[in-house]
Amino acid sequence: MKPIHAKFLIAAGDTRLFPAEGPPEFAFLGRSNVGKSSLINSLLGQKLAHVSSTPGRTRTINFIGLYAKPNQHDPELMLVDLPGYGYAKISREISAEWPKFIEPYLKERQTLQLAIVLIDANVPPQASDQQLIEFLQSSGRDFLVVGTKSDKLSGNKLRNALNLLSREHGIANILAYSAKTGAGRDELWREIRERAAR
Ligand SMILES: Nc1nc2c(ncn2[C@@H]2O[C@H](COP(=O)(O)OP(=O)(O)OP(=O)(O)O)[C@@H](O)[C@H]2O)c(=O)[nH]1
Ligand SMILES: [Mg+2]
Repeated sequence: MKPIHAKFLIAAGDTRLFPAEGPPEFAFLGRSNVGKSSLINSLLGQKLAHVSSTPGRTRTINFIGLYAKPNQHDPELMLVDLPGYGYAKISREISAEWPKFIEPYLKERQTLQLAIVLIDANVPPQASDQQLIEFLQSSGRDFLVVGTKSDKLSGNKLRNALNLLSREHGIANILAYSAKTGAGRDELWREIRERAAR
């Protein structure tokens, strides 16, 4: 699917605002500040998702439609930017919102094809990430783990960090990604396209 035309569809703070289920969806999850919005922008090559140095910037579920042609009515697939979790200052507010629309989205959305779990490659294993992984496993959701901000670590250090994270979280593979350099972009697109075609 190239070239891609991307359009910001809606910032939904309520299940009633979710767009109708249609194309396959790819949701981006992870702790606040891990780089979800930056990764989406880097995938698209344009700034559609809001990036901020203040954790907790994204407070709604944001749907971005992707189109093969500019005037196409229905998107071919959707990228979904979710609020972050796990940051002390805001975690209470976010955990209050979690059952209202984030959990229903992850549990009930039929067209959710893949949950992409972002983990900062520079941060030691976190209990909140483990909780999310267990939640996805128990809901039977297909998920993929991505290690973000890989540009901050070089060679061996990056490998060791990713090995530790995959061991601690009990997952086979973590895809290294940098929104700054574009490392991992082609691999992640391949994973998305492959599942979108299923
Ligand atoms: N060095 C580096 N910095 C990054 C990268 N990706 C994101 N950042 C920085 O990390 C900060 C948070 O990025 P966001 O994309 O807003 O993170 P988020 O996960 O969407 O955050 P919330 O919406 O608050 O949950 C920003 O200051 C980004 O510039 C990366 O690949 N490399
Ligand atoms: Mg964000």
